Amino acid sequence: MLKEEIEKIYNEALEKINDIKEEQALKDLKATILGKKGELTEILKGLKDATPEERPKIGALVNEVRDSLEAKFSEVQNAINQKILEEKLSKDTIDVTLPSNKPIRGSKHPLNRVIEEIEDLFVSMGYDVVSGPELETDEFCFKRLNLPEGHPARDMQDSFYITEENLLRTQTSAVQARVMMANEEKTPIRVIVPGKTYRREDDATHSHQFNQVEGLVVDENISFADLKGTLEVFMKKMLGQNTELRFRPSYFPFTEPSYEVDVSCFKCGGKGCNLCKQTGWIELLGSGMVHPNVLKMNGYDPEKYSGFAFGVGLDRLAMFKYDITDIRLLYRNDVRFLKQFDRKDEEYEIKY
Ligand code: 2U9
Repeated sequence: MLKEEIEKIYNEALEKINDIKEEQALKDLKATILGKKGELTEILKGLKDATPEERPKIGALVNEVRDSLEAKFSEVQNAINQKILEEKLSKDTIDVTLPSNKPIRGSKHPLNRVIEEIEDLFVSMGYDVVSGPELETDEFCFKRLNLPEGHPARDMQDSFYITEENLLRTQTSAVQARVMMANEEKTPIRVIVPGKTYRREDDATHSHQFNQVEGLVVDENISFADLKGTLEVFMKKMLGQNTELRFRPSYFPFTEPSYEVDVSCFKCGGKGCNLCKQTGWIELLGSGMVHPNVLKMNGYDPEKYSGFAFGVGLDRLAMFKYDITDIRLLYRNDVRFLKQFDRKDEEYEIKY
């Protein structure tokens, strides 16, 4: 009896399913048969009246029918979905000639422009660009650069110490010391190291964090002429081909002899103006021949090798190059300021 009823439900359902074209009708049909109060569910409720022998057979038949119907329902559902998609695709068209939303373009920060220009120049001359940790050890930041404990020059740079042994680097020189130490074969070194440095300073023209680039060349027969020629190429590229250099004797613990390097004023061409304070010169770099102690401490025999090194503050260089009068503008990230640099680099080339 029940068996026939189940078969009837099944056959009728199959007949109806095949005529269905709409999603809602399919759902309704599914509910009338397989839903909580559906025909097949009702049969299961009537199972208690069946004989114990009949019960498992009927149960199995109901499950079989349910599985088969469910498969059929999803088959029809898939066919309906496919039809909906096809209709949508045939109706929707895209006008590829419509203008797109223009993304807002960022502009390169003047400091990054300067760094990239320097990197390109030195890479073209065979240098490697190297970086290292901003948190340094006393050993690499000072000791290996000829600044032993108690050296008076350590006071020249008030540092941010984190622990007794660790500090935020006051210059990138520690990286060059690491390069020298790591070079076990003592092959020639030609590196520039751009990076952030930190000092305990906070007046209007100094920031506690600033950017610099240092260079180091170590090989046999490196002379002052190499240093002079390199810095001339460097400054002429950055500030214009007419730039002249002036080397003034100075003191750094890691170089001997040491020089501060002035460039001819690119605003007045050396005649004297407010930028160069009527002197015609602007102090821009520090440099010198690598101190024999530094060569020795970092594994190079000073009898065989010599080298030169230099350092330049990038903030100052960027300010001169792009005529920026307030250092704080470099660190505010005001888009109105940054937008002004959204031009081709050639437009900044200084000519006089
Ligand atoms: C090693 C050997 C020598 C790096 C040098 C300077 C001169 C220098 C300053 C310029 C402006 C830093 O940003 S600034 O304040 N730098 O004057 N730096 S020579 O000499 C080295 C470094 C590493 C192993």
